[in-house]
Amino acid sequence: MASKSPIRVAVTGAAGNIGYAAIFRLASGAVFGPDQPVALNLIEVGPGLNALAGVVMELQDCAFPLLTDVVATGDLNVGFKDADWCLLIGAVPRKDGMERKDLLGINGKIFIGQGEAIARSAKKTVKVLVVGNPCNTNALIALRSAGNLPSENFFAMTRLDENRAKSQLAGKAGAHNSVVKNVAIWGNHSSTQYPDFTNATIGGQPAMQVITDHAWLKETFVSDVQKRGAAVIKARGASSAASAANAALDTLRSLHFPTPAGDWHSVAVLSKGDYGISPGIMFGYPLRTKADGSWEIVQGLPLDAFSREKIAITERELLEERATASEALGLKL
Ligand code: NAX
Repeated sequence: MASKSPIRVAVTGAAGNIGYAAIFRLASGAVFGPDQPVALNLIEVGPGLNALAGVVMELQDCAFPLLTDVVATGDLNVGFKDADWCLLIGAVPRKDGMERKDLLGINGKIFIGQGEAIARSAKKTVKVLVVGNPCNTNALIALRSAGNLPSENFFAMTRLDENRAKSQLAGKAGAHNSVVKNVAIWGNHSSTQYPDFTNATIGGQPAMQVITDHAWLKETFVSDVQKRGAAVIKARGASSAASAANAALDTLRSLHFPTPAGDWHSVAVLSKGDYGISPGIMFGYPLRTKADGSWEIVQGLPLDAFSREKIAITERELLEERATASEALGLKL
């Protein structure tokens, strides 16, 4: 057993599709490294609790050398106790006939309770990544419910969109996705997100020089990335799970370790007005993680008229979501 003290990760929706695809990799050391012990607090509700008992048995059956402790619970105070990281995956999916406002109201209540419980039970330095949709606004609700916990420790996931965008650019350029860098996802994790090809690079060259079909970039690429989740559902009959889990783990890793020189990673954080975005919404930005574990938004990226127009659309949607959630919950978010 390694000598470092364990990183305790609380995961909601742990027996769901994304949770199941995430926790074994967390326990294996794939996120925090081969010398970093991990403890897992697995949180479920209702029938998910029965399934969770089986998931715990499977974790035992892996005999992971780095896994020091597993807590399985339906009690948020127990589940978030002493957490260093909270991965909030569990949420109620939108069903047929459900209005967006209903969904924001139902999930909003969940994220109020979770934000409050995190403030009560987790470490004061806890970091929170929201995956459950609508993840940007759910993260805002959790943050607003979490008392004095620092707002810079709350995040919503846009990394799946970044990974999808990289893969699409690589495919078009005939390059490997490992050489596609500097892909920013601006705004909401929704079909209004803006996957920014104008600042992206492929093999160190501007993507717009490598891919000369600019009509493809502006129309097909942007739209395909925005609608990729729906395309996966259509093909698989279920929403993205393994790729979503992978992106959640990529996000944790990118926020834990310093970002390599010259690159960045995409995640939504509380806007304080950078790039002229309205303050007080969880907005997807390109970030760099510093050596001390803090982060900064990458500054000074040029945004042309096309990019600004797209960013304004996704900003507008997030402002509307915030207003709708505030109304549904009777809160001023
Ligand atoms: P599943 O329905 O497979 O699993 C969700 C699990 O959460 C269930 O086991 C359920 O019992 C549990 N749960 C529900 N409410 C809970 C609560 N209050 N506390 C603890 N557990 C709770 O869904 P899955 O495919 O895992 O997706 C989970 C969420 O991720 C959904 O909201 C989905 O929309 C969202 N996604 C977000 C993505 C992103 O990029 N941000 C991409 C993938 C995914 O669509």
